[in-house]
Amino acid sequence: MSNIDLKPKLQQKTKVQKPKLYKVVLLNDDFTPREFVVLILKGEFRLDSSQAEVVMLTAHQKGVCVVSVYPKDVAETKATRAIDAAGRLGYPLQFTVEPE
Ligand code: TYC
Repeated sequence: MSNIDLKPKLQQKTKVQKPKLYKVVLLNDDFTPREFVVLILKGEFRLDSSQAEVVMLTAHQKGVCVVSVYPKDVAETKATRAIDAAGRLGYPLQFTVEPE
C-alpha cells in the first residue's frame, strides 16, 4: 500500500465580501431654507422631487432623516460635497455618515 495521501489538505473557500454600507443622515437646523435642502437632495443625492420633499420634511419635523445608503467613500464624498455647497451660501446644513 502506498503512503501517499491523496486527500487534498486545504479546501479552497470562495469568500465574497458584501461591501459595508453607510447611511447618509440629514440633520435639521433652523436656518437653511427648505427649498435649498430639496435642491441639494435632488442634485447631490439624485432623489426625485417627491422623495426629496419627504426627506426634507421628515428631518424638519423629527430632527434627522436617512437620505440613502452607499459604500463608505461614496457616502463621505456626497455628504462633504453637500455640506460644502451649503456652506458656500452661508447655510449650516449638516449631514452625518454612519454604518448601516
Ligand atoms: N428647518 C429648516 C427651516 O425651517 C428647513 C430644514 C429642513 C433645514 C430640513 C434642514 O435638514 C433640514 N427653514
